[in-house]
Amino acid sequence: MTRSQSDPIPAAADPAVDAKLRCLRALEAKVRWLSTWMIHNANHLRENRDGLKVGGHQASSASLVTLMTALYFDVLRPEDRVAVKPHASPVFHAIHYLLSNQTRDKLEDFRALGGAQSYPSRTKDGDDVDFSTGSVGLGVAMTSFAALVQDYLDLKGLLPESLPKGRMIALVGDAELDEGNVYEALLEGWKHDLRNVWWVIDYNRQSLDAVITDRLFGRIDQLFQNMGWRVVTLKYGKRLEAAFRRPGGEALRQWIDDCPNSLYSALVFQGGPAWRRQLLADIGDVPGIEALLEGLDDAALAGLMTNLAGHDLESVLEAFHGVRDDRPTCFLAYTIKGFGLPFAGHKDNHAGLMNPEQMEAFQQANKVAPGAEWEPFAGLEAPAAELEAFLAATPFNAAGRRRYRAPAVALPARFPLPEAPAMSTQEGFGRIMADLARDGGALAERIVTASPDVTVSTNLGGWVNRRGIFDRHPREDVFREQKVVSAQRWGMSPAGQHIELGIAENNLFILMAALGLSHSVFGTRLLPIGTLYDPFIQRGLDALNYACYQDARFMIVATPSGITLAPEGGAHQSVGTPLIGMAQDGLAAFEPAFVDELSAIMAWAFDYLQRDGSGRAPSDWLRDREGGSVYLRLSTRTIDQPERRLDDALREAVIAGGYWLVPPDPAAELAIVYSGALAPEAIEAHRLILEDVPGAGLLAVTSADRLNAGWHAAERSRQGGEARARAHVEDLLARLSPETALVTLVDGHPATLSWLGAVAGHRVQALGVEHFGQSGDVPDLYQHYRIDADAVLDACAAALLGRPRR
Ligand SMILES: Cc1ncc(C[n+]2csc(CCOP(=O)(O)OP(=O)(O)O)c2C)c(N)n1
Ligand SMILES: [Mg+2]
Repeated sequence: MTRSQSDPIPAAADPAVDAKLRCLRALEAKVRWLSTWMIHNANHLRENRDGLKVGGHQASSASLVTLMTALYFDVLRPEDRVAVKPHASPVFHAIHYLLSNQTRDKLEDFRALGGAQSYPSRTKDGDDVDFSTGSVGLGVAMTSFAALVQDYLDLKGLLPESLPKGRMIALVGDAELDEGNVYEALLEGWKHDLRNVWWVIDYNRQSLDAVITDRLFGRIDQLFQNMGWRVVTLKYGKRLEAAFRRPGGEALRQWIDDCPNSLYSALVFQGGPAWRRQLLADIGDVPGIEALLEGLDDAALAGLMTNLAGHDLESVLEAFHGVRDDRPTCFLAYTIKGFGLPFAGHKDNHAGLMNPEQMEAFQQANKVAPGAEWEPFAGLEAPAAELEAFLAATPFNAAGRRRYRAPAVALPARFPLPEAPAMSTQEGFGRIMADLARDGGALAERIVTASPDVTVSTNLGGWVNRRGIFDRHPREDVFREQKVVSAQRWGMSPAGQHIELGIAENNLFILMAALGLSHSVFGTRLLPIGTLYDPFIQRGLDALNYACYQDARFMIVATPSGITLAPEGGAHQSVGTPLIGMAQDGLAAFEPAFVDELSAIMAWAFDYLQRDGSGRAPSDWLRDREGGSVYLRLSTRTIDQPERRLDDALREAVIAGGYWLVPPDPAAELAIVYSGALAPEAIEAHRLILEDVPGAGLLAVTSADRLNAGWHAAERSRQGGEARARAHVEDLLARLSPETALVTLVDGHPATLSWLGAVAGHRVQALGVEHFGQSGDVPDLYQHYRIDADAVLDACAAALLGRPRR
């Protein structure tokens, strides 16, 4: 075991240490019992109404029991934050039950509606989950980015005084290390000189399907060391270490070291007699081995051979307490999947559940009387009063719930509104950000931007020039020092407000998750803005979903988008992202055409990001009271800007998702509906069609997402008996007669707008992009994909032809 710091552990004879170990051992047994029982109860004792397996992971949970017992009941402090391996959720809930932060009914309802969640969830669980987990690998990376956010706040003096810096800890399944995003985070962390991160690897050498490749540990070691991490290996427990000191002990150690993972796992499962057979056959002739084996009965031998450090409380405590500095540390903890349970080590145990007979035996072994299954101290070696006192004094629990609220950041009375006869939304965004940077104020202080190597090409350059790049260490802009002319200033310092990332969209979104939870985790509100090219949202989609799932608050600015980026096209064209914007929970998506719309949306968004359910807006699927995150799909296409001033009503309509750019006559036969960068084509087609179809309307959709969500919400309300419920989109379309045809147009999948026909039963011709991948200029591509003005006219003609006979 490598430990860079030797922290002398008090002699075991110390009565205080003895008492602590006695309590911890008892709690360890109880956590193992409760987590196992919780799953058993859900699967075997609760009514099953649908015949589906409830599931839960008894083996994966057992693997982490010792490590989590040590952490939560002794090592952790309130300021520490943990991402728990998703399928160890029962262990987490059992621990919080013992700490009185979780109720028995939630445990009884594990995996049922309203009960303890399958995987720890910040938003759905009540027991103070620090970081949600579920999609393996993401929680791991989350701890790194949370540490970066902690540094960001600390170096700016923004951490509340009452809050010391904590350790951001991931409890990592060894198979999680197969997820590429873990390495993306590791590399990015190294660049940012990460501090205060612990990754505790539950090295049970099993994944879901199989036993893991031998010698992986060597690679893990090197990998982490290359990234500047300390690696603490917890391999053998105290009893094995003692056996190694006996005659023949070295051979025993060598034998275990050389034992393939699969054989070791199989022997763990088979138990004492199998260990004896194998050891006698392999090293029985080594002096001392026979005597060692003879002195142990089968149970004791199995106990010795499975005494890995990850299940040895003393070893675990020694390792955790041994680290006293802020260097990132990887604990490689050898464990056994299903430790202490009948299927320990079996390669198929991932989804395995103990059957009722096994459970009965386990209950007896735990001395839990029937009916006392949920009793916190039933069957334990230590007296209840002692355990109660121990739990009450647990350092981790000293501060109670650690969900913070941060006051809202005040927004400027006048929000930037760039003006020019023609502009793209991307340019407008850059100018708004540059104006905010220049004007300063509370909002500008709390904005943090980040981009995966597309800062300049998404027009954040103006903001960055004024606000600088964040780095723990001041670094000069060498090009500037050398007087090389450049429009970009890349000075880095702790004061900088832009976090420059390498090209990894996963990292961008996980950073958004960490920054966007700053108010809740660190008590200081930040307003994160992440920029990237729209198509690459899909590269980081699971991480984006993860950020939304935790209710992190951030703004994603995705530009350029669609096929409108034209010559750069091909692989960079985004087609499905508007549908992502509509479908992603927790994310309000907008695709404005004009910069005044963009300005109104951004001004609103900074407020929306900060809402927490306490405001007066109605509570519905638009989350106007609860708030959420925001996605802006922008474009590099320069288009003529309307000469107008948005009044309050128009501004509200832009936020609600749409407005009539040209209102229809009540009897109009046709309306053209458009979103985003195709406004000029829609306007042009509309101008031409007016000759044939007087009174035709032109509807601007700024947010298909919010129009759609409002519609579904209104329908649900009406289904629930609220007859007066009305959605904005229904009001908009109420201006049309039922016979009016709609032609919809978007630089993205046509389904983004085609659903509008279902709102009031209008016929629809939907234009958009379904096949992609060509480069070309805008006229060629719009013609090729049939989203130019001519295509709109053709669609109008078809729509009129298809009108029903009166
Ligand atoms: C992204 C993702 N893919 C697949 C899964 C399904 N899954 C859940 S746990 C698991 C294997 C976990 O193995 P390991 O991390 O070693 O944990 P152990 O159960 O061995 O402790 C898989 C594939 C998931 N949760 N997330
Ligand atoms: Mg594993």
